Amino acid sequence: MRVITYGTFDLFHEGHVRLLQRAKDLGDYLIVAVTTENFDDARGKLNVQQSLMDRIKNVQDSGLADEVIIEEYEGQKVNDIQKYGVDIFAIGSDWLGKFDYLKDYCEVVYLERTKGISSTQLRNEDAGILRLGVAGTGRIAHRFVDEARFVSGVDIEGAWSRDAENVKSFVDKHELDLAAGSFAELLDACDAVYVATPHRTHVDYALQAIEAGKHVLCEKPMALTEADVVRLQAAAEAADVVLMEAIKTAYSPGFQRMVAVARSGSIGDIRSVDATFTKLTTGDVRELDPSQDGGSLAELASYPLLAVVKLLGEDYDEVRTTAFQPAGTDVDLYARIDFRYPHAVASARTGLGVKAEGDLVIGGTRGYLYVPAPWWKTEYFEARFENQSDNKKFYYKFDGDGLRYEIAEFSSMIRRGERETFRLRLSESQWLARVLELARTDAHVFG
Ligand code: C2G
Repeated sequence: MRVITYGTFDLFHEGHVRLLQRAKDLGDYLIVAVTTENFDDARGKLNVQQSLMDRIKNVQDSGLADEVIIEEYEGQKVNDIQKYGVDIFAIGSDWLGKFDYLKDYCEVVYLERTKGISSTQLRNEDAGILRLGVAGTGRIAHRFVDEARFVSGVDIEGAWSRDAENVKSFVDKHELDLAAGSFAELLDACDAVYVATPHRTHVDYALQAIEAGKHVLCEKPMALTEADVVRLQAAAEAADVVLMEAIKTAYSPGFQRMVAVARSGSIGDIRSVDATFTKLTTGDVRELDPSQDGGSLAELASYPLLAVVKLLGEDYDEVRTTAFQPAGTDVDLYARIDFRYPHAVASARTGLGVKAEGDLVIGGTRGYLYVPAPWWKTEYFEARFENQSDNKKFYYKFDGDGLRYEIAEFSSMIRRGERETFRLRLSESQWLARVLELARTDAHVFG
């Protein structure tokens, strides 16, 4: 029986060894295909640390592979299985169901992935793997774990939330090692933590983690007041850990390039920025619950404000917020934050109860950039001019739902010993909190 398996095999670890052993045990000849840099890039795998040569050597040195080949293009598995006369395709259970299409060609076996690969013991041999804990088990936390699988060198150790049942089902679903009984227990098992709890609890958990010497990736808005952001940043500096705000757009390649194109004079001087993000939301949900800091501003303003600060900077002269808040409620369903800068104007709009076109338009003295919805997952934009033949289209890759970019940046910062990234500066996080706080407390309300 001939068995084949595929992988990146970066920072070769116990999970890889166990996978190869069990794959080999399924037959008597094991072929291992190692992905090329290009293929990993194409399939959206980030932060692969070792070269293809080193990764092939990892596999060869394990002594488990009878033959090593490379995987370099989409669709290759179908060809390989036929070309090498393969009987069994084996892969870890994090891919459960994803390779069922190969059942037309051979048997497909999903082997249980190894939990908690970066145990203390392993870390001594290989300090390359970042042990990450997840606090909060809501929708975003689920997406986070799925996306983290595409970031090499990161292992999600476990999860915690106030509801033990939720923790258990979360941990089971994602095959994690630890269903923590307390936040402190989660911290103990990790090098870093992702805080995805309700908005107003971010500060306490982030602070607790920082004080325990853990790096923190905190969901947006990191805090609802500027003072809290300043406090968290000071604590992170004192503890010498990374504190990063999880606004996925800031770290995505397309958005960064768009900002760079806008700021490099291609459309002349920027005179206006209009950014909108609406998400129609109904029902008895946190987003609409004033006691949980619901409302379109707290929920969504981080994105359009990010565009404003990245394109026009922090030094506005005036800001004024107008919000639609139905009489008798305490929740803004639509809001616009209008800025006057010395040489430009901007408007950041958010809606949970009002729908509008979610685009981003940057007006310049020579032309404008048009970034269609969903601009916050920047994949494509156009530079448009009076003379249409000068128009230019820009395309970028945006893999998955983009959380992998913030995870990759967070992990790289920790590895490189950096405490700030130009993609979202500490002062910009403060600015975001300052404007959000002002907008929420000082809006002109209509209902
Ligand atoms: N694996 C595991 N336990 C872990 C980590 C990884 O069993 N804790 C398994 C994976 O499920 C996979 C193999 O080890 O079967 C290689 O993992 P990676 O190097 O992360 O490669 P991957 O991204 O899973 O590539 O075409 C490539 C394949 O789709 C899989």
